Amino acid sequence: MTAENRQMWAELDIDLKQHDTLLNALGPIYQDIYLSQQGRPEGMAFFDFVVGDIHGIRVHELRQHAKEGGKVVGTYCVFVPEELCWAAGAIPVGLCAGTQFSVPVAEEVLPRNTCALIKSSFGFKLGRTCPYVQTSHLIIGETTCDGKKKMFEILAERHPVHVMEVPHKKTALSRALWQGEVAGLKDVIEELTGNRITAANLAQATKRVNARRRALQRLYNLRKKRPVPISGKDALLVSQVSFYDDVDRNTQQINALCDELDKRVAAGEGVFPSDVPRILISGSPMAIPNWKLHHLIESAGAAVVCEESCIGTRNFSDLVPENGGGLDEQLTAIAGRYMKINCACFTPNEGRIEDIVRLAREYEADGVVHYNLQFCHTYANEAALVEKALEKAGIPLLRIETDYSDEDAGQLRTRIDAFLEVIGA
Ligand code: BJ8
Repeated sequence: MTAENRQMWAELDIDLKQHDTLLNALGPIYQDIYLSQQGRPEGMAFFDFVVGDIHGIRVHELRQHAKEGGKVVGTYCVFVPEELCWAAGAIPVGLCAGTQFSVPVAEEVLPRNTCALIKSSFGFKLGRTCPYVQTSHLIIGETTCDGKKKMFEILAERHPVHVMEVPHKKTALSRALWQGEVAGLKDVIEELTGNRITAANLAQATKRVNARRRALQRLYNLRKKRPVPISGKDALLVSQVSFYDDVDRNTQQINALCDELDKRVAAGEGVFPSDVPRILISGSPMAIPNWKLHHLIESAGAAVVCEESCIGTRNFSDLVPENGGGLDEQLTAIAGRYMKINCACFTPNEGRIEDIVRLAREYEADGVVHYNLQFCHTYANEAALVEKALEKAGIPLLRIETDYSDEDAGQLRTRIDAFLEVIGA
């Protein structure tokens, strides 16, 4: 921790004592979960560096941007159309929401039986331990689930918040509502930044964000190979970092990593033997530094080859059409692209069920682990439909409901071991 960083955190009104505890805990965890892996691609060095200085260099960049008059916009969901931020010269950042560390402080205000993602995100603001929240000028929330939307009301007492209404059906009426929400966000961002969003800067922003999506698609396509050239944990980290790194630098780093993985594939090299069980994880998102399930599965001798999740395929599978056109046309294209996301907040949500079966086949998964954050009722209930579809498709499923604590690690390990035995690997 450099003196310069400490000075910056103090200026951001960070609770330095608590923050030290957080960062001091993260180093050994990262060593244990990440740096101890064998045969990692050299291209992961950049991502190790980013995590090694997780609250340093990127926060400095954002602050610099703010000092020059730019704005920083915090988000918690892949429904927020980041193109609008980049187009207006603002920087969108996915905010920290993935650790038990910030949960107890949140429970002083929110009910304990609330999903860990909601508590963790709220706890970071309440406890003043996340410099990204402190740096952001505005947080864009959404109404994807009841817990989140109520949390945003309480968060709004402490931080500027704008909430987008995400409809829960994909009817023509719902699409019209969403289109209005996207147009409304354009106005909000313009007002925040003092910059106009034009057809030209929006087209440019769309290209930049699509380029990162293509890079992530490339990375995931490489995970279809056997042997798999990168661990699930490393691929997860790349996805997590993509939520707060600069979009162009991130695209370039992911592509550089993929160049290396291409060579591995050509040489038939992998991080695990060809015959290890291949697992698709589906369900709730995993915000940084939530590495719990991947670590348990890969420590048990399997490879996580794909995430049907907002930290995985839901974040990059669909591109915004780059047909140009006028501003209205582009806003319609953006609204349409985001409405394709198959979040469990939608009813019905057959698209997600179809995605899981299709992805399990494409990635040659031997089994699916359905990951459900405790108290997330949409995913928990939808799991029954996932189970039925996978049974029909003959794909084994393990349903896991957990939170961010390590209390159930032993029990989960036993269940994962038993599942791997059943799928015959
Ligand atoms: S588009 S999955 S990122 S809402 S917070 S719904 S886990 S109870 S995160 Fe999500 Fe957007 Fe959907 Fe994706 Fe459940 Fe928790 Fe709610 Fe959650």
